[in-house]
Amino acid sequence: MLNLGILAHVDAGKTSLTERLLHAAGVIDEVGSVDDGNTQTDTLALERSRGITIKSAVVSFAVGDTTVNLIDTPGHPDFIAEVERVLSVLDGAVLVVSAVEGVQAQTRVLMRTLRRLGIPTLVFVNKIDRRGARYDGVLRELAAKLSPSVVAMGSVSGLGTGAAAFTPFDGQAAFAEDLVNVLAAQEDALLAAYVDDESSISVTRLRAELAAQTGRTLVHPVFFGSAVTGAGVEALMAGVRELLPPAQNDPDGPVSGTVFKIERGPAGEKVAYARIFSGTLHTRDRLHFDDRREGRVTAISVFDGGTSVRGQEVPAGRIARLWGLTDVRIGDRLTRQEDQDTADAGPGARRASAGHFAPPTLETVVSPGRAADRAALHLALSRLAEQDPLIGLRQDDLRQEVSVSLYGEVQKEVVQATLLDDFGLEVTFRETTTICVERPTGTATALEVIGKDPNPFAATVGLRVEPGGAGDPTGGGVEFRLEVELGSLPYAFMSAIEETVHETLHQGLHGWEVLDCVVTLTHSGYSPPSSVAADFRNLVPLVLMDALRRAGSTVYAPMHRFRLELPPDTLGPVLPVLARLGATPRAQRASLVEGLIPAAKVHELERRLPGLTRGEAVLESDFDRYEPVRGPIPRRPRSDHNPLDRKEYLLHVARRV
Ligand SMILES: Nc1nc2c(ncn2[C@@H]2O[C@H](COP(=O)(O)OP(=O)(O)OP(=O)(O)O)[C@@H](O)[C@H]2O)c(=O)[nH]1
Ligand SMILES: [Mg+2]
Repeated sequence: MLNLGILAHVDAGKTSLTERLLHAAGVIDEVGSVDDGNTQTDTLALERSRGITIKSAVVSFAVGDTTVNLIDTPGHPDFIAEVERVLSVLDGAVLVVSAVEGVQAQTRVLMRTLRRLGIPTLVFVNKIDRRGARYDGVLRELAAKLSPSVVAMGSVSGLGTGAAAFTPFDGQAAFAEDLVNVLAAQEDALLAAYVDDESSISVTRLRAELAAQTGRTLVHPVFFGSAVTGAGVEALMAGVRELLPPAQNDPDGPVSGTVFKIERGPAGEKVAYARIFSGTLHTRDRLHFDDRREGRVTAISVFDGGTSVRGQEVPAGRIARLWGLTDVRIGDRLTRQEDQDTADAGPGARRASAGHFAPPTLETVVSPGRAADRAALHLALSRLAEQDPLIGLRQDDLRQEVSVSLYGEVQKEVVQATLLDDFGLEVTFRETTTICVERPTGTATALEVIGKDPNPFAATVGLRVEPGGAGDPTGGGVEFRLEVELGSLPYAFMSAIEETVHETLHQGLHGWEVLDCVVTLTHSGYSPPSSVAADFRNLVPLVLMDALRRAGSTVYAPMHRFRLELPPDTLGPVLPVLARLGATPRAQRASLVEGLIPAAKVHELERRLPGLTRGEAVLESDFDRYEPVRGPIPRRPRSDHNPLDRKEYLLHVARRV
């Protein structure tokens, strides 16, 4: 069993390659095409009409006695969240690069993440049939930009023509020497033996060592080919079988799995895609999810040769579709009641825990075309958020508006089209704005004592707010600490305080989420029997915002790193535009500008470049970091009734009492 992801930048040919692999494995008789909209994995109407992948999709085939679950992922950076969720369930990956376009910004982001997570990865250089396809140049780029430990697995003839072919190296002396050079960098014994006597190292030994080092992500074998003509696809298949380590999961252990995708069936029923890491899951099993939610599995299906097959059980190592888990969410870990204490976290659980890519940095207000559709819109967006939690619905009760977070304009168009096609809702978007974050500027405290005017609640709360140690808002969340004794408050009050601290900091002084922040409970008190948890829930926001106001809050805006290639004679007109958009070029040659640009301005730069450069500019950009905002502070309107102004709030409370 091998769960294999296909990853790449947009249009590299992932879906076409998936189709080819299915064909080579005998699962399909005819190779579908993205351009004709009839592939196995681009099944959504929107994917077929646009010719891009939006959702990840699973198909299955066999090579030798290994069953491979292949997960085709979207390459457009707007859909990076789909890739994110898939990473937690992979045993290996094929990273596709185009032989013409070479290594892109997105390719680098993906490889960095695959290596960090220790996911064994083969590289497939696709499109060798296209005019402008390169071999040596791409290999050099791979070594320079992705990883120095790449090793070509064969040679190419007829490059750039429909007859382009890939011939695997077999036992050739030059290949053996290349292999030794790459492999010996990690394994001294190998080099010593080789220096001793070249002929003492058999090709078999080298290939075994190559598989071992690939499995430990020390080395990345590189194949070349074409998903359109099928060149190199057999060799890639052989490489997958020989070089990627299959799942090592124990079907007799305690049940543990991770949910990475959710969709709705034809009757609106929820279907969860889960990778099982340990144990064997059966229908009618009662499962626990995170946050004490639970549910019972009513039906199971697994992927098998192009279709999915109903069954009564699914063993460790496989991916299954599960019915009946109404409350399950993406990212949940599944365990069985009886296994609760013994189920180990497993690799999936570890990988699933944190975000590997940058969070969405844009948001927009969505409004229904007709006022009467407001409730229907909210329901539809909740459905979309269930499949894509990073959409991050934000309901603004005061203004009766709902906003979603986004990665970019393409995702926005897809949300709009999905609302129309699947839910019959016509919507408009307000202008896209960037999502900023806040971080305390200094340290300050605030205190409200029970029975002391103007505190109307039966609770004492003192809090200190200070910046976290990460020094930058991406580095840390909100940490809650105690300076009072743990036993000094009933547990329910203590947890009410902690929960409310986290809730309150979703919106800081300027309305943005507060990150990299430490909140310490310095005072606490209650008066039995009149104090209830609600007293603490009401008082904490008041004290916390008071402390935050005294500490001050710095607003940070997301910045992209960009790399702009352009004809040298167009640099003159482009530079002032960059300056106007707030970009700060760091490195510059006549035909290359690199630097930072506010995420908010990337779209505008993309729009203006073709006119300024005769359409010859190539812009790469991806999220780099948050930086303190210079100039006017962007505010996000607060979406709740939380007290910002203490006096006004207390008057409000007094009036209510
Ligand atoms: N000439 C040539 N064209 C290819 C090859 N592979 C893919 N294409 C074309 O490239 C375009 C994109 O192919 P896809 O398979 O959709 O690429 P993808 O990586 O799945 O794209 P996204 O999922 O949207 O990121 C299509 O027009 C394909 O026909 C190839 O090997 N040679
Ligand atoms: Mg695709």
